[in-house]
Amino acid sequence: MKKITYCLFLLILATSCSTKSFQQDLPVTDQIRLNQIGFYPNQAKKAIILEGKEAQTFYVVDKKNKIVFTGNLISSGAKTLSGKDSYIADFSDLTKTGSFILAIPGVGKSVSFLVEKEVHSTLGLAAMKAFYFQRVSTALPTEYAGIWARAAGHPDDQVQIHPSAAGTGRPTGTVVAAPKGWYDAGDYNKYIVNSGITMGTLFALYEDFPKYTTNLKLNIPASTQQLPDYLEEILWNLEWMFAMQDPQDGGVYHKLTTARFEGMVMPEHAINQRYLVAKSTAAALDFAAVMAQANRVYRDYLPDLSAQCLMAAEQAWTWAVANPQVLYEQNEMNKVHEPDIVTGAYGDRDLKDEWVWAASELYISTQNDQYLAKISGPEPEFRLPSWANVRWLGYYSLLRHQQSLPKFPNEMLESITEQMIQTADGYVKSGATSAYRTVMGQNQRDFIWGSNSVAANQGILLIQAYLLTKNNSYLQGALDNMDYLLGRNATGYAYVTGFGSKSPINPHHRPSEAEPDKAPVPGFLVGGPNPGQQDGCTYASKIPDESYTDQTCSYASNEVAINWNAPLVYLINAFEAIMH
Ligand code: G3I
Ligand code: 9MR
Repeated sequence: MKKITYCLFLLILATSCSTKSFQQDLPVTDQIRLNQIGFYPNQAKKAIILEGKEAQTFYVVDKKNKIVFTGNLISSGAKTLSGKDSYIADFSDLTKTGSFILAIPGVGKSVSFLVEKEVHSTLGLAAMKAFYFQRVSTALPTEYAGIWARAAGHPDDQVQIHPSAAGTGRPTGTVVAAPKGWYDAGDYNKYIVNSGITMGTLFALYEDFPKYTTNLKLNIPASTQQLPDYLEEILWNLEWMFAMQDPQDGGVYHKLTTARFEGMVMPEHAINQRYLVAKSTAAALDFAAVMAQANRVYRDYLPDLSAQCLMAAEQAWTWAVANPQVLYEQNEMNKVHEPDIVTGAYGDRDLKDEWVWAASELYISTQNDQYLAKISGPEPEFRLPSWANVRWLGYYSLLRHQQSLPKFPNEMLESITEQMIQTADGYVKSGATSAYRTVMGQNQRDFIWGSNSVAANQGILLIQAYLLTKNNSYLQGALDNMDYLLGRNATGYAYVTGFGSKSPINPHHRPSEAEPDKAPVPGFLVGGPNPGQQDGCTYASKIPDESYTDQTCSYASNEVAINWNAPLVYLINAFEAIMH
């Protein structure tokens, strides 16, 4: 008996020693690129390895050093943009939940990750909570903001009409109140065009997944007991948007801004004069689209507000019809008006897509034929939504509401659907052979200023295609891009502040920069790789997908922005809603 116990003891020692040493000997390597948050039990699980060789064995190991999955690396058959070979560890068949690492003898081990239901739910909430942290004109108390509590900044109750915006009722220098809203980005200004796509995307999540979205708990102050937190947060920006419309003529100011960017200080110390600058057609149309959507979304909660939204939308539309081509041209404007305005321009020169978006939302909300007449079908080439390209926001809405639009021409719905499916198929196909097995990066042109929002918006397109067809490969493509954003990429960063084992700690975000002793405000997607490198910071690489630097100077790759967080909110929460 003694002998047996002794042997057993040795055996246990031997097994635990062998697994322990197997793991202990392996260094953590960043050559294993994977979603640093984790995976859903019943969905694909992939890591990309930039070292190693074909057929090499890999292990997934649990907290107790037990091997729960064994597999072999396969070559991706593709080179990364920097010319490296890549290998795939596919452990999709692992359905066990828990915390794991991936280990490859001779290469190293990964950071730990989870396999769990609702694995991205905390991130989904944080991505939306980031909007609360961007609130203008209010203090953020500890109760809601934790260590990121701060004093109120920018009351915006004494905003001046800039000469570019002067009109009969409101001459230059007229003082107007336009409080609330969200800070656009790392800067403190408020831009209608960028609020357009941001609000449109957030409303899209609500309209696609109303039940899920209604139940999100954000821990934010309630202005009324009637609203779900999600719509409460959006209301903060909607209220500001109302004030950007000139009550005299329905026109909408392009932006509310200081003349130059403020210093790297907390909001309460950024006190330079703010102006309402130039009305523009892009602002009027984006505003009209958002207000028309808001009319539907708030109808059951706040009927009076909802009715006001529609009125505001129609007035902005009427202004745009009378002023169809008023572009925002900052340089031209600065030649004739003072002070010069040198903050973000969001100066779109092609408004065809803004007309389609505004007309679509207004048509869905009113079914009035005058709007239908302004909706045109897709252009030959698909263009992914961005602040300057909002056509597909309108199409997503039309597809979503098609059952309640009996008079909408079938042929147009068909051509919209066809282009969506073609695009989704193209994405999935190219993703399936790319070095990181992601849709993102299949084309070098994906790497622009705010490239991470390209990844997120590609994910949205794929989710829209999935909702329409229930074709699972589209959902997988969207998941691949989510993995891209969370670590399966050329830099190994999880690009969201506060999430993942290697994430940005020096975002170009004034409230984060002004308090460098604290962790950056969490839940923000940074812009991401951008070979333009327009900020002149020092980057470690010029390769498009590696042109990222986690330095505060890097506004071209490491800034945060509401129009980048909105598609993150959509992508993550859509997944959580679908997996529910
Ligand atoms: O249109 C061209 C395209 O044809 C070309 O292929 C591509 C190659 O890079 O460039 C495209 O233009 C770029 C444009 O964005 C559209 O993507 C410009 O080079 C690029 O400089 C421009 O960057 C914009 C940046 O402001 C500078 O104006 C970003 O989209 C925009 O997100 C960013 O927004 C700023 C606000 O101005 C101020 N607040 C912060 C915010 C985020 O950084
Ligand atoms: O902080 C600004 C950021 O929000 C903008 O995206 C960026 C580009 O317009 O500009 C940043 O401000 C910089 C300015 O352009 C040049 N001087 C330094 C400013 C802070 O880095």
